[in-house]
Amino acid sequence: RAEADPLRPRFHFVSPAGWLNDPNGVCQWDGTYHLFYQYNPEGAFHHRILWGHATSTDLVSWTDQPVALEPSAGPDADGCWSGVLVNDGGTPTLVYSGRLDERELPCVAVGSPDLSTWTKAPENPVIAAPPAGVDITAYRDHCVWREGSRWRQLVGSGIRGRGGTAFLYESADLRSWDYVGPLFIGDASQGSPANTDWTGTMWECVDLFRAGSGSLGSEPADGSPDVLVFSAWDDGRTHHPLYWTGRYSADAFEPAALHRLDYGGRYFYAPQSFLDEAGRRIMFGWLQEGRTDAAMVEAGWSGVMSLPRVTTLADDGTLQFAPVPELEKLRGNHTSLPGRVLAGTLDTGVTGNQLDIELDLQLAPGSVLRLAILGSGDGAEETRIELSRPADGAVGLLRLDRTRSSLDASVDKEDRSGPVPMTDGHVHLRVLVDRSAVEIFANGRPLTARAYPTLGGGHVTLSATGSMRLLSFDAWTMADIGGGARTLFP
Ligand code: DQQ
Repeated sequence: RAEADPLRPRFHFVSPAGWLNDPNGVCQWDGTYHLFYQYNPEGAFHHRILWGHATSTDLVSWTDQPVALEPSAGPDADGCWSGVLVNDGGTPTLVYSGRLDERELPCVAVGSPDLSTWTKAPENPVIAAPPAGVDITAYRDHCVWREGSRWRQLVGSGIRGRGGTAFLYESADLRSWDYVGPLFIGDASQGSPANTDWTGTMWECVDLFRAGSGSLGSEPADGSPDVLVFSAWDDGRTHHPLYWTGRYSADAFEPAALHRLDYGGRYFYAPQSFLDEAGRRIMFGWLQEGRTDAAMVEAGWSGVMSLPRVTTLADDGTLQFAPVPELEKLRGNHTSLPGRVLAGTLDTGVTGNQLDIELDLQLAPGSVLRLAILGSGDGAEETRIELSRPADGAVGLLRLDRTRSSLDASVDKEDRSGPVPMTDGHVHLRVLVDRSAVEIFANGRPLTARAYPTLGGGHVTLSATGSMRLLSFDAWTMADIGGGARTLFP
């Protein structure tokens, strides 16, 4: 049933069936990339979560592996929630949140050399309770790294009446942990749930890393910042990924600036990153659905894994993102348009619902470019990507207008937008369209979302308001990744 759904992506990773959410334990181990994920094979809803597992040699096509972790009698009897993979002196080791009776505690599992079978540690849960005397909102998800001769761990949380936080721990063996203290406490009284950069009452899936050179805890020769990524959460009101740049040292994080990680908000949620063997920081995130719970169950599947993104430091000290170049091997039929002054509307001649579109343009002050994708051709349906340059100032705006993205009245069509720094109006725009998944990168700023066209159209048009120059335009159809034997499909 799920495979018959025309809105199910074909070159993004999706679970064989049922429900997928957060990326977990992302790594490259002995050359092979591993992607674990929050998984419910029983149906397209979040319940009794397992760890699904897939492997890849190129970050493009994925082979399903047997389920890695499953709830069992004990501290994870109700679910194996999010966590990470670390290399414990050659032994692959998972640190994850075991769920029992509506609360989560840190658990450990040790893997076979091929990372396919996992044995839970007899010491589970390895931390018996959250810090005493603190009124917490939640306590789960892990970031674990080696610092000198010790392990350090962050557990995401929040302090009632104050804001989100992450508790820092230390260990010699990943089994016995000493509490150090809160790494940093957010201030939930700043802003409100309506703000796209509100830091929430709980931080899910914290991910702390050094951007640039050096490793956590060392003094960076070149001033490279540390980055604390978290998914700001507040029961039913807030779900979006943010990051602080700053400095982690002496058991604390000194924040410098707060940034939105992806302008799609909950459509790129719970990201997790790792350093691959080539030294690239690669990030995955969960593309949530924008359709109703009932529509997901009906479709038989829910949740898309983002394309892997290379994460680098921009000149202005913020993060910038690009899909891994390996994805270019999926490119098929190519359309290229010569540079020109753009005025009015231009039918690019490109059609398809699996596309990679790349263009460079120079916007004059006060101009707006509209790139319409997934269009029915008659105007009934199209998903609009807008780039505008203000009449003054160097920061433009990227906006996704989904008002006409679907004739289905039940799907989410809310606007998404965010700032895009540009020099002299120059913008490099990359758009990956995969049926219902859309990943946009404008000068390295991502906006990820979902769209649910009903008419099956794939027209791509450009239109200009004000004056602008199209410097290059290339589009390719994108092949299916196949995804290996979907043996777990019911
Ligand atoms: N999803 C997991 C949690 C995490 C949340 C449960 C984020 O561990 O906090 O499936 O989407």
